[in-house]
Amino acid sequence: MFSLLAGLWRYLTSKTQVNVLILGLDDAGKTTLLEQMKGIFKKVPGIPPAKIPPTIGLNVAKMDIGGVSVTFWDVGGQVRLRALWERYYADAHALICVMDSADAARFEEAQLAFHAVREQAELHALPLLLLANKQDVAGACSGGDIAAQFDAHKVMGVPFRVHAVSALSGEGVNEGISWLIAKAREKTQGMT
Ligand SMILES: Nc1nc2c(ncn2[C@@H]2O[C@H](COP(=O)(O)OP(=O)(O)O)[C@@H](O)[C@H]2O)c(=O)[nH]1
Ligand SMILES: [Mg+2]
Repeated sequence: MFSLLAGLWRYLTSKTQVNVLILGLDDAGKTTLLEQMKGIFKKVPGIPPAKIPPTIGLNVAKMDIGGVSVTFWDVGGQVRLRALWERYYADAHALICVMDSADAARFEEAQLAFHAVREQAELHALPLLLLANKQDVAGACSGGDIAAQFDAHKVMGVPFRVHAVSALSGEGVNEGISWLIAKAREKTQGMT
């Protein structure tokens, strides 16, 4: 009887666990986003932006968002590290693609990487958030323009949103991430 009740208690109090993979080219702002999220959702200051080194390998951060226990994986973006991304595909429940909206010279490269990720079989069904980052930079491309450039209308069959943010100032981050986690939660609970 006790073990039954203990099991029920564990079931009722256990949190949904969600793994979120953060992808994007090097310099897009992935690690800055991760550190910003620590400040927003954990209420602990992340590493100051000026002190964030280029990511070699992987940064992991765990935090509670809207009652969901979320683990973020920020995988290094350099070309030679992109092979590592695949190792995390199988365990991911949601995806964030970060892109630099102010670096028009790399839009094409960013777009190719985005669609390459979309074509991975393991990732096909995952809720997806494309973050048009660096909106604080003068001349940055708007979220709407990024969506058009990235042929966002071709992303079908999964919850998908393009969200304009500044990882540096935190503008838009809470809204975008909260939307993604809600979608990932529905998915892991079989509600979609
Ligand atoms: N102005 C501005 N700079 C940003 C923003 N996000 C990241 N950066 C800068 O872009 C550079 C690369 O950021 P980082 O987070 O290391 O990119 P990562 O390689 O994708 O992890 C750093 O100099 C950051 O300070 C942003 O929203 N606005
Ligand atoms: Mg990084």
